Formats: sequence, structure tokens, C-alpha cells
Amino acid sequence: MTQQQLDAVVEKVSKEFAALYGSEPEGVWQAPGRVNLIGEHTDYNDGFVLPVALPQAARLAVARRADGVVRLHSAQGAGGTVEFTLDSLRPGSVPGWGAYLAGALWVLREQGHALSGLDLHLDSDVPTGAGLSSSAALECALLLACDELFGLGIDRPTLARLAQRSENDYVGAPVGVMDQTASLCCAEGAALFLDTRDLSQRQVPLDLAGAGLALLVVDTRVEHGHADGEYRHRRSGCERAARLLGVPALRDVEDVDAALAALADDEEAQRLARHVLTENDRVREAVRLLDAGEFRALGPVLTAGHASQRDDFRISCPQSDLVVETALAQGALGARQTGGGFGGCVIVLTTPDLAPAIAEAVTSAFASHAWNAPTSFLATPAPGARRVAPTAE
Ligand code: GAF
Repeated sequence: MTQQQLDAVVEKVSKEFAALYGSEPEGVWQAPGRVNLIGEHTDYNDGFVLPVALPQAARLAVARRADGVVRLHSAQGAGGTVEFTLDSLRPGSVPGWGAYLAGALWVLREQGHALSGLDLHLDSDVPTGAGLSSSAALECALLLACDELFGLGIDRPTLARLAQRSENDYVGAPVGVMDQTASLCCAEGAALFLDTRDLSQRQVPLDLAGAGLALLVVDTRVEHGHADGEYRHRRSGCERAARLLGVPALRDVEDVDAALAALADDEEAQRLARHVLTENDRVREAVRLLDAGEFRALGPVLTAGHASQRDDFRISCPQSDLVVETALAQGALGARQTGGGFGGCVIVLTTPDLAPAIAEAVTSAFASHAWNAPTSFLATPAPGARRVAPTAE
């Protein structure tokens, strides 16, 4: 997004705020969605991930109030304004999209931070239900805004942990910490190599255009959910595998072959562990390749990651598999479903000239199954969460 486009979006959300609430916002904060290059379902196993922030972001115009009332409005929501008091917040007390914002306020109060009421107006262009972290973007935009407005002085990794906690305990979705950390800590032009155990991290330069490559994101339009049983089931299965192996988390396995042999009598635990353990290796390999400038060699690592989530972790779906197969048949370097699974988006590493043909081939393959038409866009690594108005001159 150019500065001019961003200015236009900020002006729109600020004007809408003023029309809704009768005064100017104190500021506008934005937090991006993300795609994960590799490292899926490793975060709740204390493992490694490699996400990239998207230009698509949640933008939140915010003003403090003198009382304890919170008013929420969304440019995308069909309903009107949601209103509640800070004192009324209990896990689950606000339903729908507002839960992610209410949860962020709830968790800050749980931590003992003094807040006042707020007026909030949201405008997000992160597609929802597409596995691009639209919900983490909401949590992170508001946590960053509160951190600045109330002078809380919380560092970004800690804000990410708080966002995760609000999603776990307020919304009730047992997610890991990748999406929130990606939204808060990613940098423009880089992928974030993150150790989810201690949130130590490094920006890995990702100049795709400079390498003559492009990252195509294909939305299968198969909606996924995190609060549902499948995600929870995978998470508890991994925890069970770790218990059987006598380690705190699958991350702590040192001898992969010995661990898999030890799980030979438990087919499910063995499959889940194999995915997580090999996926951690794929993240490290991907980082090594990017550091060495061997961008094209990343392709087969992505495709191997897809096979692992399809065959071992069993979180793919026919639509995601078809995108991967079609993209590879068209000459893509690699492809894999990204995010929580069961649909959402597939990332395709390719050259810019092949991207339109791949998108077209996927569209006709979907049409032949009479599936919803997929959508697609090219991803460029964007900055993490920040205040976009007013900005320092
Ligand atoms: C979802 C979750 F929110 C993340 O924490 C992560 O587990 C991901 O699925 C799978 O890698 O996006």
C-alpha cells in the first residue's frame, strides 16, 4: 500500500469515527494480518515459525472516554454500535467480532492495568475466515493503542502474549502465539523467524522481487475456525504425544527417529509428532536457505510442509490440495496451505510472470468441481503494527 492509499484509508476511518461519535479520534492504529511461510501447528508445541505480515490490516480509530463505557463500531459489520462497560467484562461477555476487542481490554484489566472507557471504530481489509489472522489483527491494534494511550509501557512480545491469552481465555480459542507476534513484531521486507518458546526472534530479509519471485496467496474460500474441535483435538494430541515421550513439549525431542519409534504403538500420536518435529526442521531449513539467498530452493520445503499437514497432521482439505497440485503443475516452485488448516489460504512461491496463469488454472479447476470461485493476491512483506495517525512529522 502506498503512503497515499494509507492516508486515504486513515482519513476515511477518522471521518467515519467523527460522524459516529461526534468528535475526532485521538489516533488510528493498525495491525496487519499475516501469512505463515512455514512452521504450522508448531507454536503451541513451543516450536519455530516463519510468518510474514501482509499489507492488509485492521485499522482502529480510538478515543478515550471519561467514564467506563466502551463503544465499538465496525465499517464491515452489519450491526450498529456495540456498547458495554469495562466492569461488565467477563470471558465471552461480548459475542462476534467485538469479542476480540473486548478480550484485549479484559486481559489488560486482568493484569491490573487501569483503563478508561473508549470509543472505537474499526475498518479492516484482512479477509475474515481465510486463515490470514484477521482476529489477531484486531487484538493487536487495540492492545498497541491502549499501551500508548494509557502509557502502559508493555513491550511487543509481552503484548503478543496478552493477545494470545485474551483469545484463549476470553474468546475460548486454544491458539498459539504466532499470529499475535507476527502482527506486532514483523518488519517490512522480512519474514519473522520466531522461537515460540521464549519469543526470541530475528528478521530474515525477504526481497522476493529482487530474487525474481512472487508469493501468490490463493483463498480457497473454505472457511476455517479455531474455536472448533479439530484445532483443539490436534493440540491435545500433540500434548499427549509429548507426555508419552516424557518431554515438556514436542520441541524438546532431541532424537526424532527414536521418538517416532517410541510412538510406534500409537498411530495418531506418531503422525502428529512426525509433522511437528519435521516441520520445525523445515522452518530452520527455510531460514538457512533465505539467509543464503537460495530463495528458489524454498519451494520444495513449502511443498513438503503441505504433504506433512495433509498426510500426517491431516488438516488439509480437497480445495487446498487442488490449489497445491494445480500450482505445481503450472510450474510453481512450491505451495502449501497456510494457517490453522481445513481451508483458508494456500501460498504459492512462483515467478511473477507465472502467477496470473496459476490463478487462472486454479479458478478453472475449482469451477470444474462447482466449488466457490477462489480469490488471489500477491503478498509483499509489510510492517508490523503501528500508529498511522497522528504520525510524528
Ligand atoms: C492458527 C493459530 F491461531 C496459530 O496459533 C497457529 O497454531 C496456526 O493456526 C497454525 O500454525 O492460525
